[in-house]
Amino acid sequence: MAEANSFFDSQEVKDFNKELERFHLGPLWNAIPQLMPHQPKPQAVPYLWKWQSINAKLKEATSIFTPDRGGERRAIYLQNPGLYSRQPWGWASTTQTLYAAVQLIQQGEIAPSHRHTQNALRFITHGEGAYTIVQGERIFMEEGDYLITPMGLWHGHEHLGQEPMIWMDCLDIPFAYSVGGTFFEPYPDRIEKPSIPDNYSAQKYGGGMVRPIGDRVPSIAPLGAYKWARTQAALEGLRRFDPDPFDGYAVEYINPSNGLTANPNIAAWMQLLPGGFRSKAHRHTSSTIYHVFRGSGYTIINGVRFDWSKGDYFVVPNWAWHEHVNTSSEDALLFSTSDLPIMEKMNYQRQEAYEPNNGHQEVTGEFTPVLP
Ligand code: 1HN
Repeated sequence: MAEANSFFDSQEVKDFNKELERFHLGPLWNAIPQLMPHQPKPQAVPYLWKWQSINAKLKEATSIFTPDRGGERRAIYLQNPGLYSRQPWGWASTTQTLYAAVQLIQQGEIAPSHRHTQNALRFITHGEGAYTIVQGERIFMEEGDYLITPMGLWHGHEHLGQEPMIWMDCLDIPFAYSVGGTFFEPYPDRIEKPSIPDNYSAQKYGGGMVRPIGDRVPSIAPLGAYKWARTQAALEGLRRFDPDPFDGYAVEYINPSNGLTANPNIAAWMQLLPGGFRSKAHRHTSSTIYHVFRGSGYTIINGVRFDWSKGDYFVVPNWAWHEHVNTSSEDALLFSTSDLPIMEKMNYQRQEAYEPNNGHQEVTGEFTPVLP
């Protein structure tokens, strides 16, 4: 390699590379190691946001932002410290493909209807009494519910209850942005008016794994809300059997008219780790954003221990080794979103089990979260 180095270091080559720049041309011989590393080199880093911090800032935001002042949604997004340099205006997304935020809506507030090409989803973490209106259907939201608004569907929210409601939003904003597919359109009136009965789709699919015969022809969002009671029942059924060695007992939200992931580009899972459960480590090219719905424990990501408890959010970037541990005797429940459908469609999905030490990483450090 000495020869190769002297090639790169030679004045002749350096001068030539510099000269190319003037013409907006680039020398491949310089770029190939960065362009094509032997395996993925994620720019996103493993990170964790404590609920205590997010909640404190959301509460402060209630006086800073109101819908009449800001017009839009009171959402605070999770910025991955590794990704600031990717966006020209200094914004960082949560992973290279996904954006996640935590949104708070107060009594009487309206988040105006709009539609966009980005696929969106919500996971309800606190409160009740708000509805989201998707394509004329008012869907009332409760803790543990999972809701989807795939690309192109009108959606807005209004809070008719008393206590603030809080949920997680996740959209494929960075992915849409990077491929040049971003379109956004505000609704002509402030919020769409109902045109079909409230909670229509959840009633239509009240039977679970049977579908109305009219839905044999797949549609993009036949079911708008996945109620918590159903997800919980599915996990209770699964837990009588052996857990997945990497993910415990996990279910994926699917589109009941075609069996595919509920949202076209974003997979969402709910996973149950029983008390004391310890998974084995693996890594994959899809990246994941976790929300700790219940319980406490830690996840080791690339050798660093990330302690989590109820309400926290954390990121496992692509190709990072990770394993989960439930340190308590109670169940832990992790809701997660990932770009698995994108990676699968593009044929980039790879996964690898961690072989050394019976599948467990050595802990080389501990993450220190930022607290208020
Ligand atoms: C959006 O439509 C919502 O509907 C939340 O609540 C966050 C972030 C960027 C663009 C659209 C929502 C969003 C968003």
